[in-house]
Amino acid sequence: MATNRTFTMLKPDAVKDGHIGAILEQITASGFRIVAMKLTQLTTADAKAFYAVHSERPFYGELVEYMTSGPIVAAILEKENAVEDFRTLIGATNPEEAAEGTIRKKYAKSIGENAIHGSDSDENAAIEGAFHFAGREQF
Ligand code: IDP
Ligand code: MG
Repeated sequence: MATNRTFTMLKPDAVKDGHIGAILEQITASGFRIVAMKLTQLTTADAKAFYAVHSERPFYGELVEYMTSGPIVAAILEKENAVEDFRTLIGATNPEEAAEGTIRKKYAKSIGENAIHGSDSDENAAIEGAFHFAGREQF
């Protein structure tokens, strides 16, 4: 099922460094509408569940620790071709490989502390959005 929504998190490093406003400005200026949004903090159980697909990877423990280290901004975004266009906007996982002008190129510190999450498929966008937001919190 193709949808026009994606899910994002501004990760703990981006929030701690004061980049919420600048990143949200770039997202909305790129044509995404905010459907749902909140400042929240993941518990260890939340982060483990959210990133369960990576549980066998060597960086899983580090990822869970990092993602629970401080508040994040979680949001659902809407735009035509949302998932693919948002992945283009945020850039490659490793900021050293991210294109000029992308959010990760501008704000990520490393492949681990990389400022922002973007869903990788319509299916995961729906799962991840529902993980954070009830239907009545989506506009
Ligand atoms: P993505 O966020 O670009 O989709 P994934 O491969 O799904 O990248 O990895 C999820 C998250 O795990 C990354 O955004 C990053 O925070 C972290 N991560 C990925 N690869 C590494 C690594 O090699 N070392 C440390 N952390 C990593
Ligand atoms: Mg991913």
